Amino acid sequence: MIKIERVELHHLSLPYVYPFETSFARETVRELVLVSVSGGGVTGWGECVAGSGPWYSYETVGTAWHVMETFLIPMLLGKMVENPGDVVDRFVRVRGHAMARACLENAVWDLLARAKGISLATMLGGARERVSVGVSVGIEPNLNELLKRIEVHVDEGYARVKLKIKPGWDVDVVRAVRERWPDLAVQVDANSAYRLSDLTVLRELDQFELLLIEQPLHYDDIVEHAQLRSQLRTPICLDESIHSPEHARWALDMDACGIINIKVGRVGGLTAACQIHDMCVKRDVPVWCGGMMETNIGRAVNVALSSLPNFTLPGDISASARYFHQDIARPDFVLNPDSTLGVPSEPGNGVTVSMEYVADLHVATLVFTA
Ligand code: OSB
Ligand code: MG
Repeated sequence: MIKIERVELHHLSLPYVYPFETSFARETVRELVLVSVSGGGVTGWGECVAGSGPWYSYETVGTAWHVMETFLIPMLLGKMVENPGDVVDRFVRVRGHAMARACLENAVWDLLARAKGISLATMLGGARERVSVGVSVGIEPNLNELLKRIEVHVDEGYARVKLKIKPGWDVDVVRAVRERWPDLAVQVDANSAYRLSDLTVLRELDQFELLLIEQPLHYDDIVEHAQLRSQLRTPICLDESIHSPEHARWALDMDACGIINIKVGRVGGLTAACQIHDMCVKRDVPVWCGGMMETNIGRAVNVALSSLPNFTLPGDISASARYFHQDIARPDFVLNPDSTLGVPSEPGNGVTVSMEYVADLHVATLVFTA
C-alpha cells in the first residue's frame, strides 16, 4: 500500500530528429505531457501520448492536462494504492480521455514496480528479454526521399518497415519499395484516409505481400472495416477504432480485423492493454504494439508490454535515436542487429528522467500535494 502524496504535471516541447508526416498532419516537434506520481519515498513516471492537435484522436495536450488536473489527479491524490487496478477503479466514472487516464495509471505501475523492486515487464507478466521492432516511415516530399529514408533504416538493421499511405501516395510507392527490397517485411498505415468506395485501390495493394493494412477506413468505424475485410487478402489491422477492451471485443465479434495494434494510451492504460492482449490470445488474433513517437518513458512501457507472449508481430518501437537528438530519460534504447530492443530488467520502467533537461524543455508545470 502506498499513499499518493505528490503529483506533478509537466508540459514539454521536444524537437524531432526529422519531421514526421501522416495522412492527417506533418509535425516537427513532439509536444507532450509527463506526469510524476510520488509516495512512500518512490516516484513513478507516465507519458501522455496525446498530440498537439485533435488529428489522430480528439485528445490533445490541452484536453489531457485539463482532465488530469481537474478530475483524475483529485481522484488519486492522498489515496492509497496497492495495485494498478485500484487506479482503474478510481477512474471508472470517466468516459473517454483514455490517454489522460493511461498516463496516470502507467505512472502508478512504474511507482509500484519500483517500490517492489521488480521490472515493469515482470510485473506485467512479460516473457521475453528482447522484443522485435520495426520503423514507421512518414510521407516524404517525393519517392526518392522516401527510398533514401528507408535505406537508412534498413542499413541501421530494421527488418520491418511501415509506410504511411494516403490517396495518391499508395500503390506506386509500395510498388517502388517492393521492387527495391523484395524480401523486406512491409506494412502500410492509412490513418483513415480511405472510403469503402476506394476498394479498387485497396485491392491493388493485395499484390505486394504486405504484413497488414492498418486503419484504412474511418477513425471510429468497425462496420465498414468488416465489409472491407471480406474483400481483401491483406489482413486488416485496427488502430484508431479500438479505444478499450470493449471495442476490441466488438471488432473481433464483427470480424472487422484480423490483427490489433495495441497502443497503451489509446486503450486507456496498461491494465486495458493486457486485457486486450489476453482476449486476443483466446481468439488466436495476433497483436503488436503501436507507437506514438514517445520519449524513452513511453517507449519503456511499450517495450515492457511487447514482452507479453501474444505480441507476435514487430512493434512500432524504434531506437531512441530515430526520434530525438537527446531524450528526456536515460538510458537510450539501441537497436540490436536482429531488429530487436532489449527489455529493461531494472526496477520500474528502467529509465531515469533527467530533471535538468525537463526544465530546459519546459512549457508549464503544476504540482499537487496531498
Ligand atoms: O498511426 O501508428 C500511427 C504516430 C503518431 C500518430 C499515429 C501513429 C504514429 C506512428 C508512429 O505510426 C510510430 C512510432 O512511434 O514510431
Ligand atoms: Mg496507426
